[in-house]
Amino acid sequence: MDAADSDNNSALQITDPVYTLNFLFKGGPEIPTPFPECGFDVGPPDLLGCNPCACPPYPQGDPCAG
Ligand SMILES: [Ca+2]
Ligand SMILES: [Ca+2]
Repeated sequence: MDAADSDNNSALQITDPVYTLNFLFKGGPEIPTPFPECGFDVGPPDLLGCNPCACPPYPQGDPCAG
């Protein structure tokens, strides 16, 4: 869910695909970090979840091991 939140406003809305398309095809503002890499949201905490197993390598250890 967090990965789809392109404008990082903690909500999934029609503005997210519009933001992505604006970036990709119209030179709009860049998608917030960790884009373009795989990783975790470094911004303020939000209510959208992210699968911690979806993005190796894991600098703090594999959250999906064991
Ligand atoms: Ca959003
Ligand atoms: Ca976010």
